Amino acid sequence: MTDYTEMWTSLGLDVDGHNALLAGLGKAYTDIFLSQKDRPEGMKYFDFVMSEVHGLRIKELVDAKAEGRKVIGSYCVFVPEELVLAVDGVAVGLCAGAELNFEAAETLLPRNTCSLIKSAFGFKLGKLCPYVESCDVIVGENTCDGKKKAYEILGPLVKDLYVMDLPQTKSEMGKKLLKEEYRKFIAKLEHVSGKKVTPASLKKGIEIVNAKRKAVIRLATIRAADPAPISGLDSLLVNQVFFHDDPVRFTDAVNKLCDELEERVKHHKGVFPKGTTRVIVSGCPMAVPNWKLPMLIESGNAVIVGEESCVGERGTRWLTEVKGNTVDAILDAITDRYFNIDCAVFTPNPSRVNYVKEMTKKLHADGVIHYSLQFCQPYIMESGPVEKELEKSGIPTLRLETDYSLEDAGQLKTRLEAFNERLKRK
Ligand code: BJ8
Repeated sequence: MTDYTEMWTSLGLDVDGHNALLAGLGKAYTDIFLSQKDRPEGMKYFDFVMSEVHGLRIKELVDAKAEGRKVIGSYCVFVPEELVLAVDGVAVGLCAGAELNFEAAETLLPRNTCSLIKSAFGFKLGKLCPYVESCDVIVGENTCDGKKKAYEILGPLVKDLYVMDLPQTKSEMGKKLLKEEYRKFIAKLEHVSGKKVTPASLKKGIEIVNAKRKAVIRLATIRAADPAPISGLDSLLVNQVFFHDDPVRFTDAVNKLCDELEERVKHHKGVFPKGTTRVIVSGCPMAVPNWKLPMLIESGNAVIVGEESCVGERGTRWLTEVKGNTVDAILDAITDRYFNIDCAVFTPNPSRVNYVKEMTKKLHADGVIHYSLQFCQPYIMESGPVEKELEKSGIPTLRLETDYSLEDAGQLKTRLEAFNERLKRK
């Protein structure tokens, strides 16, 4: 194994704390992922990526920076990767999926802040995320109130925090605001990179990101088969790696995995027996290494066949359609694409529940598990009406609220078992 201590030290990480984090992560990964039966061969690539997620991938970022490329980090799928690629930058998702250093985070944030935000602070304050430390710019976004206010506190702690405003309604004014914000973001990217965004560079960025999206959409479609050719845990992992890996290499690996899964489907080969209870998980995003709920669901004789989440279909299901040959026209197409995202920060937000219904049908799911992080107002508030609408349509729904700790694992398990029984009786 390569020793990256020098690189981590030069990035300013707390090397001892970081080693402890990697040891914990390695153990969790072995227990949760490597213990699964009949995993597709193609998952070996993702096992490798995960084993090097703070090693080789960070070295690639450091090398990219040495070549003059800029690393742009973000916490939200509203930050267009196409624009970062158009200035030859590298886009990375930032660590926010582990219960780490929350005591330090709670010295700056109220206790009743969601785990995702606390985690981002825990990583930063503990100097434990090499992605954050590699970033030339971190992009924040005015989505939920928690993030909006947290960025005010994060700003002085990082090198360059750039906050993008976002609309809260799907109106014409909202779309105009989004386009204007993307225009300002282009100016920021041009300023930090010293490179000009052109129609050609934008088209190239769109092509790369669309190919990546098409690959994960292909994966999502294959999961309609019964028996399920891949576990929900492994599919989630692919969607998590989406935010960290080199986009072209990632696309290739997902397509190879899909080739293998299509063969499995042809031969009726699955990771769970045919007829296993099938569920969709809908709600808050699950950032690496937030694997708690999928692990509990799949260890309880149910298989997850889709994620209605920003780390899942909400983040990837729309492509950017290139129309026009000017930066302004292409920016319209990019805005159109991102304006579809039905995050719960929008009011009203009917397309989200409609899509959950559509997913349930096309993936032949028996029920939906609505997942909210504790203290996440947008998703918790939306979960009631979503449950009501789904149940009205004959889709059994279980609403769960949890955090990153394992303290409630027993309680969750009991509720999942009861839900599974209900689905079996359906
Ligand atoms: S587009 S879902 S990635 S904002 S869990 S921090 S909402 S209190 S993550 Fe999100 Fe963009 Fe929306 Fe998607 Fe706030 Fe809730 Fe915490 Fe959340």
